[in-house]
Amino acid sequence: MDKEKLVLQLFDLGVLQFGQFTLKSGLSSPFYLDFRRVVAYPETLKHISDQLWELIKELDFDHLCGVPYAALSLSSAISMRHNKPMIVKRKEVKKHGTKKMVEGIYEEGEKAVVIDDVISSGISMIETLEVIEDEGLEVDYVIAIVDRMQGGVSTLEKQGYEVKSVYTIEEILNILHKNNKVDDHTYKLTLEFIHNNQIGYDKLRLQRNVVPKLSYSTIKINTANEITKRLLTIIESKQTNLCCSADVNTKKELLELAEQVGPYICMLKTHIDTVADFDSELIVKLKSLSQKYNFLLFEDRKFADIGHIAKQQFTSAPLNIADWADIVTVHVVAGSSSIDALRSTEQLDTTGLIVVAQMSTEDTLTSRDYTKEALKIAQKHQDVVVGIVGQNKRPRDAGLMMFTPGIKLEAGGDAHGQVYNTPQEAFEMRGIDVMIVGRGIYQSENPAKKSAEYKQVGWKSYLKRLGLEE
Ligand code: S5P
Repeated sequence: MDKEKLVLQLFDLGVLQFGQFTLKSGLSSPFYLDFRRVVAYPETLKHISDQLWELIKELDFDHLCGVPYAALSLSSAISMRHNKPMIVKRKEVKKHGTKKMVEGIYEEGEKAVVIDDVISSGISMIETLEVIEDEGLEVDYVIAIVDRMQGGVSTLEKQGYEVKSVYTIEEILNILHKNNKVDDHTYKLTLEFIHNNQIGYDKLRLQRNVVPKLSYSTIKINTANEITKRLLTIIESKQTNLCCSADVNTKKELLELAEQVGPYICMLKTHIDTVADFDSELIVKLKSLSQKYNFLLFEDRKFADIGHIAKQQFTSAPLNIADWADIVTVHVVAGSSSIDALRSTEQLDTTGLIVVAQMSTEDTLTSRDYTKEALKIAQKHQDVVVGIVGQNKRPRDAGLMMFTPGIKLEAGGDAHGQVYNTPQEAFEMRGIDVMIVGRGIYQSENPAKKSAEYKQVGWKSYLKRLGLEE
């Protein structure tokens, strides 16, 4: 059956309804899609599952998973017709037996395609994705019969999933309008409703509380890395999760800034190759300030070359990074061999690594897969890796810390693609451990005062995430 005929059939069966309906969110909607009715019409179920199969038949996956309840019949139908194993995500936790949240037979690392009937805000889909990814399954594709065009698809895409739907609501409306099933008024009203009721990513995140509530002391217990422990001790004793990114270009400016922000930070981050008059005296002075104010020196060198070169960049004069940096960043675009190479310098007992897993720019190439692989590398090398630089929700791994740049008291961006989020959003919604702030501090009139302000906001947001402060 073709897509147009199927829409007309769904309309006749009362699956697509127009009128006035109150949605789960409390919103009053001029249309309602009730795919649960389809279980009463096996032939229609078959036609829908054929359309869904067209979307996924070429994809690489091991399991089908329907979001309960409406999509369970759909995933069952596809599973039987195309001999694809199915898994089922429970809606409620079992009181007895295994307490498993996902039923079926699967191995960690296998791929699942998740199917829902309708995507509106994306929230029920995300809830399902979180549960099945926690089981170690990987999800790249998300499938639906209808995209209600209210923001859910872009929310899911922002999280790195590829979303495919048989219809958008607009396509359905066009078919029904063309076939005189809905009048001009309903047609316009429905389009207007969609347009005016967008449920954005940020609004959605604010409604959810899925961030791992990891405290600094929990991370300290879970890490075997001595540099991570040192950093956590500083964070806890100074009550600051602020890293100042000191991106200034002369020795004088850098030392002045370090002196001003020193009392309020846990780390001072440098791009030492951008300091025009760099010399070894600068390092002596920075070291002394780091002792005076108790912060770590973090050289954001982002090694990215083949191991043989990264090793030289780490140890060679004139910068001699390995001799003074407590922490350095490394890209793993060249693979985990970059870490092996840095390890072979035998300098990593005094310099910890932070893996850049994801970047903050709007056009970053660090895809979801890249970030996942980078995290795996960081996990594998936890003895020398302190954590990751990332933007998304904090990984649940308590042995690694998450460092997040692109933070300002006011969200926004710069002229070169940098994207800023607020400390509150980063700590409370994404569960990050340390915020990295550059221009928000050193371009302000009074960097000392500003860093004190960031320190206070950051600490408060951290406590709020733990439920220790309103
Ligand atoms: O994805 C990233 C990773 C890093 S480490 N995006 C970033 O902006 N950074 C660094 O954080 C960047 O090199 C700069 O030093 C700092 C952000 O500075 P700001 O002035 O935009 O706060």
